[in-house]
Amino acid sequence: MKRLWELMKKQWRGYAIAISALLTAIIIDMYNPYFVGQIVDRVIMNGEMPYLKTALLALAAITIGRAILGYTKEYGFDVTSSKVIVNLRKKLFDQIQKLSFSFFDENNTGELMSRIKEDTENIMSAICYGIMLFLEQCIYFIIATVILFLINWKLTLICLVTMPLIEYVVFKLERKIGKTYEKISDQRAVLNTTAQQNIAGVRLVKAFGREKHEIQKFLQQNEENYKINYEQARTMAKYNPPIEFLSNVVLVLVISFGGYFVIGGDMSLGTLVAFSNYIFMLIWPMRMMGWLTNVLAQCLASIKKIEKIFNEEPLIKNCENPKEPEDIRGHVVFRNVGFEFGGTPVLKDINIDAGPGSTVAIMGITGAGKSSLINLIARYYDCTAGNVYFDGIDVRDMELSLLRNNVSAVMQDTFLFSDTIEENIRFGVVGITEEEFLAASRDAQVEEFVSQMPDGYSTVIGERGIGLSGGQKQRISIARALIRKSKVLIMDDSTSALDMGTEYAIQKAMDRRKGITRFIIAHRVSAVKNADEILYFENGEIVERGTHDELLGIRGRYYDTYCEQYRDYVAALEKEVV
Ligand code: DUT
Ligand code: MG
Repeated sequence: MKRLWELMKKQWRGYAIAISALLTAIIIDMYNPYFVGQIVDRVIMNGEMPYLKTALLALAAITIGRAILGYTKEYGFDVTSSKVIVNLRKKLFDQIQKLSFSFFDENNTGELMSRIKEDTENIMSAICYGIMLFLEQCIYFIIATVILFLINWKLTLICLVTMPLIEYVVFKLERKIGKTYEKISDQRAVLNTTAQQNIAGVRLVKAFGREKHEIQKFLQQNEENYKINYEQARTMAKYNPPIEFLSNVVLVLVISFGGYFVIGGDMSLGTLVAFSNYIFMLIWPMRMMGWLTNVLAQCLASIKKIEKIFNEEPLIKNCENPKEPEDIRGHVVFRNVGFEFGGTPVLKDINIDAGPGSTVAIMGITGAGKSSLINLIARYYDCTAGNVYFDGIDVRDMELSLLRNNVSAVMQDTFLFSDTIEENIRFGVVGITEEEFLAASRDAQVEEFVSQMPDGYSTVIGERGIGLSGGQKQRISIARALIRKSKVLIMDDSTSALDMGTEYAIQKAMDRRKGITRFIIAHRVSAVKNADEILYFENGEIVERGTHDELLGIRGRYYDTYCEQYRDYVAALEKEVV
């Protein structure tokens, strides 16, 4: 709330202009019934024809003035509030970017999207139309009441009696509508998620022949949506007639009692006409209040949801006095490292010493904790026991951006943006020369397939562009990591979709890049056998470690994996020995 207020205060000039226009428009508007009343009294009743011209000119001036001021008011509120919302959205987005990996484990994409989109839109309606109409209707109400009392306090009191009744029905209606509105909003979110997931997973749906099932699911939710909308329409239909009726009762009261006063000579006919006009300035605010409270309630609910994100502290951030190593060499050490995921131990007592320029390979069955291990190096997560050191400094004491800039990771799930291949590889890194870019692309074997595309590196990929094979995507992510020239390179199962030849070519290219400490997670012996140390993981523990030859020598799990992958070759060898 305070945050929103600060943002609104920054735009005070815009709001000042809009509110001045609003006030002036109301003041001018108040003269409208006055001139209508004068026309009735002086022109129609008294036959003062010359006055007609003056009155009509005045009415025309009021109309034009109102149109211009109305435009200024709407435009002012709209533009100013849009600026506030743009800034709010920017802050929200910045905050979301700051949050740690673990936050995204707990919050799903759909929800975060609706925070950024729907909730900010709700706040927009409140600070734009909400404030504008609220101010306008309050001022109309106050001024009109004063004028009405001045004209004829008895008639005003008679009319005011009906107001609480109108207000009662209006609030009852809005409470019902508010509830159905919430249901509609929730239902819309469900419908959107279903449609979005179905479209995102359309290939899977088709491959499994589940179209009918998906259509059925969607139809069911669509039907729900229809029912709630129908419910809302019914509520409206039920409550609107009584509101209309009560509004008309006021008019009947004005005409009958007012007529009585006019006949008795206590009031002129023109004044009665003006009176009935002012009365409408009173009824409208009453009818609007219900809607306005709903807009306000929705806005408050949205602010609460957004506040929750703002109050979220990034779990991983710089310590008080972050350190920077004098010379970055890429020496990574794990000392008695343990890691838990939501209370479940994932890694236990891990000790690794990866010297600058060395290669550590990690193997093990799925779920053994391989990705969890490499997540600790650049603090995607913090370890829960022991220490991870980067060039002798505990990673938790090191300047975070420096640490992350010096660790490049090719993640297990490749993610490419809907952009050109070049942008996907450069990924906003500045100061990269064309040669360096081409070298990274060549080393990652990207050049090989890009050179056959008519648009080359400018080819747009992803949703709006062409599709790529799994291996091609992996190669682009490898190039993206290589271009950053970091001292530590992590490759999490990132050559799994490549054929042996391409994998070998990438390995050779990597070997030529000296002085880079490499962590390679792989399932294929071919990808790990040249490493300085191979670690075999099981249940979060290192159960075997050593070079390729050493591990083959102990004939353990690594040996079994090797035999499985090279079954025919081993069999042939054994035959030869016999
Ligand atoms: N885990 C979670 N939440 C996560 C990631 C992992 O609870 O977000 C758990 C699941 C698993 C363990 O941590 O039991 C280790 O997971 P990790 O991803 O480290 O396993 P892996 O060795 O990388 O498996 P894979 O070869 O399938 O990538
Ligand atoms: Mg993994």
